[in-house]
Amino acid sequence: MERKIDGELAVVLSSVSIACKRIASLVQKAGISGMTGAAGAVNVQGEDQKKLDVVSNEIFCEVLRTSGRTGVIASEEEDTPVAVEETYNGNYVVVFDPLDGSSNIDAAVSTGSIFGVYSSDQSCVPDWGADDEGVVQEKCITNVCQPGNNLLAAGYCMYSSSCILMLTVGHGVYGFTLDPSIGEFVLSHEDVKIPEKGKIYSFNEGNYVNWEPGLKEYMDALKKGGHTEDGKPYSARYIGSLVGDFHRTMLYGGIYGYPGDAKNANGKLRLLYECAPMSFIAEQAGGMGSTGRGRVLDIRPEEVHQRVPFYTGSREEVQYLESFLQEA
Ligand code: P6P
Repeated sequence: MERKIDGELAVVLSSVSIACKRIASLVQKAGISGMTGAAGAVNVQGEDQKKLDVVSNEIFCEVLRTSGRTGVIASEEEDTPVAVEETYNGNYVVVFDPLDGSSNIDAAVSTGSIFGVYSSDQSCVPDWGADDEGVVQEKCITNVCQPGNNLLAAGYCMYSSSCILMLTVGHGVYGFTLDPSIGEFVLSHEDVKIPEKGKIYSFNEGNYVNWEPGLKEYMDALKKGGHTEDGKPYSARYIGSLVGDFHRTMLYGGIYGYPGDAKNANGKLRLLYECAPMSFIAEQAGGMGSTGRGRVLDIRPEEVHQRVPFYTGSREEVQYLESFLQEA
């Protein structure tokens, strides 16, 4: 199998790894460097920004800008996509959530960065000198809002008991663990495959009352042991940090879900820079990324911060869940 990647893409990925190292260092010492707590601002999602949300976003933007290969960036922490100034403008669109799960920072619970890389439609170079220089013109939004099927690369970096960068460029999923003694990511997970089945489910059951009937039936079936040969119920594991819950699912199998519900029909997670990159990774590891009624990677975002219901993990587990929703 061809295992080469474009040198230019490698520069972007190297820049992302530098951002992850810098964020890992800040997260590790957040409690003693005054970097816990709120930043005093609210992001476009209406969420209180943590100090590390803001700093992590600045780090990603800086390394991507100075990589000289990035044309446009879209971040959970930016209201609109931002065009890298002409001097440094490059060929890639990079989407990211710089610090997912940051509400866990003050409790030193796992957090992570999530990213995806698309090629750029060169016909869509931002109009320089426009009123808001660097803000991607409306006509360029389509350059950012691409379906996950177009992803060239995707990955996440988990900041936990280990700092692990997981990456796919379309030829399987490889994991690299940060060795603090040398400050380098070292190959630690080769060609990761999600177990076909698993006995762990990862949902915020506090939202159960607002779930659609089919989803309630699904959850009740898991709890009654309705989906195991030995009739034993599944185990529940929920960190409240997508990267932590997803990484455990990648290695142990099972299913993670953030459903839509009566309060939020499309759930909470964002398609462009959370669900699509994670779905690309899951599929490259033999698993699935689903909205419960369709494949995440097939969806073209209509706007940058669009949300979708999200289920991912072991192929057999996601298909079992879909069978309860597609009947509905
Ligand atoms: P809830 C963190 O805010 C996040 O975006 C994901 O990392 C996580 O899986 C989810 O939200 C947790 O949301 O509503 O269960 O607290």
